[in-house]
Amino acid sequence: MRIDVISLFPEFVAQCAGFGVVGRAQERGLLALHGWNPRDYAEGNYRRVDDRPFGGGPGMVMLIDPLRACLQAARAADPTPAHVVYLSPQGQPLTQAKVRELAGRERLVLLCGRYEGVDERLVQAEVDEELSIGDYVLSGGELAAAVVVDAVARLQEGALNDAESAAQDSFEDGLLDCPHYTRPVEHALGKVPDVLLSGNHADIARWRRMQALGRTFLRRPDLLDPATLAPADRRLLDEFLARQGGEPGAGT
Ligand code: 9WO
Repeated sequence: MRIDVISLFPEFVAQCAGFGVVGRAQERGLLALHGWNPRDYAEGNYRRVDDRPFGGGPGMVMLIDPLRACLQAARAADPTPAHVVYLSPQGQPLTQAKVRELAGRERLVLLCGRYEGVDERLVQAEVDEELSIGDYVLSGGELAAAVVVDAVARLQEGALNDAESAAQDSFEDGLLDCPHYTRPVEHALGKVPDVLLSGNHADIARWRRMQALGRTFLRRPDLLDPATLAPADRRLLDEFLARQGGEPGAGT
């Protein structure tokens, strides 16, 4: 997969993607990351990339032409058609389902704005999809682009080792992860749950499933509708809630 990042600070995104799983994906040739700076496509001695907003108000807006020339150069660097994504708080929310969809594409262009954003005409003419990584404002789209690169890179076939892939599976079912423990068994901060020391793999799997269901229900009720759970999961959730003294889900 090829990802082109268009940004006034393209090295910033490349730095974020240089180590760990994403760095390894690049070393393995699963991901090629290329940075493009609109400043390099700006005209004149000052190489302006922004100007004041029509209608007044604070801040600056990114000019159409440097961005368009930059995007054109990026597109022309490879014959593969690109899916162009603009990262902004006005975008549709990025979800794991969306990440999977993006990861299946051969080529992405990630457009990062700065200042108050880019001229809307550029967005309408060149952008296929506007995405948000959450309801907060950053100083620019670069950190959001780094998030997309990371999430998409780790889904490339061969990017994760076996242990990482197995861990991934447990999150792919739309539930939050269960708690994790390592040595020592006894610590001033508490003891590791007995079931994890039992060696009974069925009991351990059952406990982890129950924890995942319970935590998702308590922390992210928007991710879990108890009414649609399989009967076995429903019993696990009810057991979790009974044990920790909470209310069972509606409909019991
Ligand atoms: C800046 C600003 C200043 C005063 C009043 C309103 C304002 N809105 C913005 C703004 O949204 N700036 C953005 C900065 C323009 C596009 C790039 N920037 C950005 C992207 N900030 N946060 C993101 C982002 C991207 C994806 N997901 C979450 C946040």
